[in-house]
Amino acid sequence: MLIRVPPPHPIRSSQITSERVYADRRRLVAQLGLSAVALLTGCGKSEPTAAASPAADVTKSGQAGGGALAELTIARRSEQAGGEVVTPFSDSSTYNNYYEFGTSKDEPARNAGTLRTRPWTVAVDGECEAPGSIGIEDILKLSALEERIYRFRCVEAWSMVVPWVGFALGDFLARFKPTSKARYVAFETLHDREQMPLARYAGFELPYVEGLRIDEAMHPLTLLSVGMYGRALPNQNGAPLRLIVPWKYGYKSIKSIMRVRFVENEPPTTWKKLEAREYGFYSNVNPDVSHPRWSQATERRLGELFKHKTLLYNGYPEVASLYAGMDPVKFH
Ligand SMILES: Nc1nc2c(c(=O)[nH]1)N[C@H]1C(S)=C(S)[C@@H](COP(=O)(O)O)O[C@H]1N2
Ligand SMILES: [Mo]
Repeated sequence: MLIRVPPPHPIRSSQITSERVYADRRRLVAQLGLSAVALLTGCGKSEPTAAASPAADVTKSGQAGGGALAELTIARRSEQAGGEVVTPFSDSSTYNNYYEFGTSKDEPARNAGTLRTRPWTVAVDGECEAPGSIGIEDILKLSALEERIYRFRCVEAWSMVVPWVGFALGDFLARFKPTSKARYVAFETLHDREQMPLARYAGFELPYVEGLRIDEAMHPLTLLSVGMYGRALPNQNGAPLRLIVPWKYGYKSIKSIMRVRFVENEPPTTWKKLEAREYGFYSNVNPDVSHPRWSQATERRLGELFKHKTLLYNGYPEVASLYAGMDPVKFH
């Protein structure tokens, strides 16, 4: 017999689903509004330029709160999305999941202006020989910045193609000299009630926590991202630094990281704690392993009308060897 223990948080997953349906409807309305503007101006192109406009106009400044986004110096560029069309910045910066700033898709872009990204320090500890803290300005100097165009796929079956800016997470982690006991890495998002007044409605325990097996963390595709579209990350996309793990569903790509820990055992992670059956630790994109409530076979690309077929490992088959011999259903 299966005994179901109610989750410790007040929001049931059924309510989260309806929240999402509601958010999608709002998204549709927003899309209709946006395309009307695009028709009037005859220009569908949008760039994350730092407009001098004092208004908190996200689509003009690219930033929640209307601030300017610093331009980044990029040493190398690589196209790793099979030549697929890059999603307009106006979509990827206004349709977000960042529950600390609201649970519907349009809220983070409106609310994340209260996040203070400077000064910003990341604490690194646990199973490593050289634990310590490092400021964001020093992180930006650790390694030459690369632009990598990746597919990004959310478990809710929407996706995008984004030119992220950053460097291999492994280059960051190696500095702290993980020991042989470091089998996993755990990450934590800032949790500050004052900067995140809506966080108590997130529906899960905070801070947001995520984790990777050490070999996943050291894989060259795993990116520590500080920017997108050539500029610093907008707050709503996880400023000042976040993970991008392109072969996994989006919830693994934790935002606004301020703590990293090397650990021996699989760390508890936010969505798995909420509903382990639905959101596994591995979370590898797989069109043949359905989520209990919806198929993962196809995806809707932000800004496009037609669906795309979802690809195994989101189109990054080079990671397959990490999971040799592991049942993708059991280790979902
Ligand atoms: N701290 C934090 N990180 C987070 C989330 C969140 O709610 N809080 N949402 C995750 C989910 S479900 C997705 S799909 C991606 C969305 O990233 P984007 O808004 O840049 O598209 O961020 C992930 N990282
Ligand atoms: Mo997601």
